[in-house]
Amino acid sequence: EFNIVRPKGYTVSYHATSEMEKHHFGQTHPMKPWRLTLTKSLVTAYGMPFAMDNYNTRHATYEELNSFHSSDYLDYLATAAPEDQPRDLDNPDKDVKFNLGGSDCPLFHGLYDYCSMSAGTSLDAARKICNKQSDIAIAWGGGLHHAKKSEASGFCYINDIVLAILQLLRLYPRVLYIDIDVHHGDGVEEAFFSTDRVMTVSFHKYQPEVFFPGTGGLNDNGPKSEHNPGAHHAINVPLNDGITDEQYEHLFKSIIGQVNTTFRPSAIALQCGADSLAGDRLGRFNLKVEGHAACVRFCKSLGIPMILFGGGGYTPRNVARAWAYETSIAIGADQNIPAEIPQHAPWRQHFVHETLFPTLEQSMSEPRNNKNTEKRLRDIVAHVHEQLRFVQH
Ligand code: ZL4
Ligand code: CA
Ligand code: ZN
Repeated sequence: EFNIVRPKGYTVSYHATSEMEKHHFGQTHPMKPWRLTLTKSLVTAYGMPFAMDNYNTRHATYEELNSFHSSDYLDYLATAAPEDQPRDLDNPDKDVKFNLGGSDCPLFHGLYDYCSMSAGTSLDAARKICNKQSDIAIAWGGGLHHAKKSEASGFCYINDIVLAILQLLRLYPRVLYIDIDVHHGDGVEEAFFSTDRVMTVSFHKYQPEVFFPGTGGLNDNGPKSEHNPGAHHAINVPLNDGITDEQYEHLFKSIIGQVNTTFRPSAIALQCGADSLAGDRLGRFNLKVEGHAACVRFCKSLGIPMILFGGGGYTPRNVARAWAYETSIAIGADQNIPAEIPQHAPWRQHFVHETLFPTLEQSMSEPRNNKNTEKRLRDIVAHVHEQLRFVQH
């Protein structure tokens, strides 16, 4: 029996709403909000809610969304209907306002509700951290890192992470943003390009022209204009196909360890996009649940208040495994969680191999070739080390 107890000395809060999970981007669209239902059912089957404060989240208000997004964008988002979808099938991404209505960011029924719930989840998480009512706040429904001030991008309409970090900045002098989604966290990076109070670090697959969004090269460290305090406060870790747990963990610990000692963050915002796992429909890496989760464990070990956001993740059973296991790390139950998926878990049939920790071979028919050389990874660590010499706090 997995005996779940409340962690001693600290509090974890879990922020979600089943309302969000009912929305559909369209039949074959990769983003499937029901992966959140699958995650919650696994978390519940393991009994984890007993060890956390559980909050049903509300919708973020227009004013809250407006703290980052422009009014003209929000007004269109609130009124645009699926019928406004461009009908030109030869060129589906033509003529779209604010990048809304194309195939990546379709207009679907209940879109504004979906967006304001995702943002509400992350804002509630941030408030619990600010009130010191939580030490770790979990918002798997957030993490939509591509959304811009006046533009939807890459399945993201409202940048809940930016909104949450703006909340944290009311209380905390410095916030460290870390992004382990397989895509570059461009929207968050851009939003804080000109401040030295937020440092952003994204690990991602980088191959401009071929892989979305095409930004986030090693030398992109924030505009280096003369009086920009934000210069050197964006760190990018561009990676190739097939990176392994061992390489990723080593890279993550050496980079985040260094960033922690130089930047000395007072709060951490960790985007846990699960599309960096092996076997993801859109991803390219060879990470197992263990390797992905090691990043969460390392951040927790720093002992700094933290928000865990969701993000990408397009093979729902893998998303649910990773986020459920990472929830167990947050509450300190990871050492004794059984790998066997509980018999009574709803949706158990989704977890083909019936364990939390599928092997690489179980995750994908043929693991990808690893195109990351040890030399390249050493060069990346050296470059980051150089960047951090400009950072003084
Ligand atoms: C799909 O099957 O690279 C959308 C998107 C819809 C349904 C049927 C329409 C078929 C894959 C992706 C036409 C699809 C054409 N449907 C999509 C340059 C692109 C223009 C759009 O994890 N086409 C754009 C965005 C990325 C592009 C990734 C990751 C988000 C996050 C945080 C966003 N966009 C080329 C693609 C499908 C679709 C199948 C798709 N879109 C895969 N990669 C993209 O970082 C949440
Ligand atoms: Ca990333
Ligand atoms: Zn992604």
